[in-house]
Amino acid sequence: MDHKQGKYKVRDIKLAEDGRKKIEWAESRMPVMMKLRAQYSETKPLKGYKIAGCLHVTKETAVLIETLSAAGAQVSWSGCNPLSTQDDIAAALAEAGTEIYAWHGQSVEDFYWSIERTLDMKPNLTLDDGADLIFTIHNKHPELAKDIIGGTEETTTGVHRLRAMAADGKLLYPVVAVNDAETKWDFDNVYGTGQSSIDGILRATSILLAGKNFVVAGYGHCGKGCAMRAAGLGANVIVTEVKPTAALKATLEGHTVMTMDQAAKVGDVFITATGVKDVITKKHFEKMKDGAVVCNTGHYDCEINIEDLEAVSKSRRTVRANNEEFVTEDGRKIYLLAQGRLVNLAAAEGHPSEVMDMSFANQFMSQLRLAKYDKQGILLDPEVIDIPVEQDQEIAGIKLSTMGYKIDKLTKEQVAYMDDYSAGT
Ligand code: 3DD
Repeated sequence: MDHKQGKYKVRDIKLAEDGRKKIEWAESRMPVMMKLRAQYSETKPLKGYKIAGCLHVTKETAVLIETLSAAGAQVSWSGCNPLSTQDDIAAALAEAGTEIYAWHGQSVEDFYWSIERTLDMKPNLTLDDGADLIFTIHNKHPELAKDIIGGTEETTTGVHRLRAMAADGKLLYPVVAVNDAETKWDFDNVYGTGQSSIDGILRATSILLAGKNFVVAGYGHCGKGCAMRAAGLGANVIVTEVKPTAALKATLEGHTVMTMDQAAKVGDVFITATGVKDVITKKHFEKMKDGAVVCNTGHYDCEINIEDLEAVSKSRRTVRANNEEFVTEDGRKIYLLAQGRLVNLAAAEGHPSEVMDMSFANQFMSQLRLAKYDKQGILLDPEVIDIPVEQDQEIAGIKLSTMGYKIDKLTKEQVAYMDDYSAGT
């Protein structure tokens, strides 16, 4: 471990060169972020602001971090999952001067130690994915909140919890729900999760998906993406749900719908994407076929009950990277990927740069907006704030133009017609 007190703690600073090449790869596929970096690296609107970040350390996050720094911010960073940090990326960031505390395979103690280090600089902005940083401030350092202008939250589960906190009047500062931006939720969660989860499963198993019974628990944006991409590879997709409308959508997409009790008997691959705990438990493991593969793509590792899997097993061993074989008492082999943590980031590299480009443009523009309000002396209530709809269209418009697409524009007459309630058929 390479540790420079007050500057960084990463696994191996010598990995920096490899990491830098990957960051350059991401930069070439994140045109919206690079346009924003060029736009703000002169004026430096974030000068004087200190951002504590807690988000998966990937090549795409490195582009976000270095764009925030280019815009003038002082940044201190930790990963938001003990298994998702890419060590070469962390090394490249550290070598280039980013204050970062992150390495792959952290213990839970290391994980929270790293978050604590990012608070040493007493941030006035926070940037989260899963709200662990915000919760640490609220639960252990509430005195810091008075100097925090606001924060941003990247993921569905995090936003859900922060909305619950705000409803209870417990939120100490305003937080922007980046996840709920259309240019994040409808792209990152669907197309990003869909591709990167399959990527993680294939890197950890190299199994053929065609013809396999691929069980997706949860048909929200993430589950929909996983189902779509598994079907694209020829799998027979089975969806389990608790929400009738979501289950209905799955059937109309051509997927089979059943309960997890039924799916446990026939599934070859299981992926959870619900945001809820105990989706796959003992009674399901007891029914599973020999050779079943089980993984999760939700933010937290609570969806697969691993204690239950251990309880029905007589042995547990790692058979390949991110792939553990559990042999049950009656001799069946069940394979757990990435210790039940998010398989797309723990066993692969997370979503492709092209979709993270828009998610992180929302992060960057939301941080800018919070700093702008601060400069204008606008005090925001401690609530969860939605992204302005214009921001979505602006980001999508930039993305389209970087892809070489042009679209039509409504004429004045068409706009007038749409509002004209006297116009009949
Ligand atoms: N997430 C997925 N891929 C990622 C990547 N390449 N870099 C950073 C974070 C990444 C997590 C996001 O999907 C986040 O939006 C979430 O957790 O919802």
